[in-house]
Amino acid sequence: MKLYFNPRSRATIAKWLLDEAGAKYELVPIDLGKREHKTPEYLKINPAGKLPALVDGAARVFEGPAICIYVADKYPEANLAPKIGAPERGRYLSLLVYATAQVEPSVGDHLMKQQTAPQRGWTDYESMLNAVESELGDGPWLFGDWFTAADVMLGSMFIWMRIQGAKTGRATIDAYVDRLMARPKGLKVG
Ligand SMILES: N[C@@H](CCC(=O)N[C@@H](CS)C(=O)NCC(=O)O)C(=O)O
Repeated sequence: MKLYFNPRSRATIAKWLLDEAGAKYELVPIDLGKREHKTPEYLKINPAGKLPALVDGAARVFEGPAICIYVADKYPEANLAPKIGAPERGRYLSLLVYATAQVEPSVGDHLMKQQTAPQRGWTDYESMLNAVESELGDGPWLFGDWFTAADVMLGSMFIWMRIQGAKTGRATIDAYVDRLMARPKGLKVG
């Protein structure tokens, strides 16, 4: 497997999951300054011209949540995903997609001090925090004692916020982020 990678990009999230899964993979460095992510070759892998992208034999996968789902399913022994048909599977997929569909843009609105227009498809920042708090419950992870790829994807949204110097001010979420950042294989930004 090849992960198209830059240490200062969202590809660090995919790398974290590959490491948690114990996967064997190769990093293909992409220089964003040289616009290597906009070359015709790279656009054949990810037509959006963005990182991350993963190539596994004939399979190509792009968008962070899709990569997380793909990798967690490929390494069942790492126990990072509920199996197809398991009752937890629906909530697991929902939380993974929710991370970039709603958490990420509402954090963006918050950090850029923009009002959230509901027509855009995501909720305002405080409503998003309420939802995450409710899903996290007593933790320590989104599925209680079971750490899954959903923690990697959704937690990364808050780790990015933390890296930019911002805490949520919600004790349960901030403690969750502390736990995620303390994981030995956790997200490392270059
Ligand atoms: N929704 C995408 C976002 C990907 C994304 O925006 N990647 C950034 C790096 S963090 C990128 O490639 N930016 C370069 C560009 O858009 O030119 C995902 O989750 O994979």
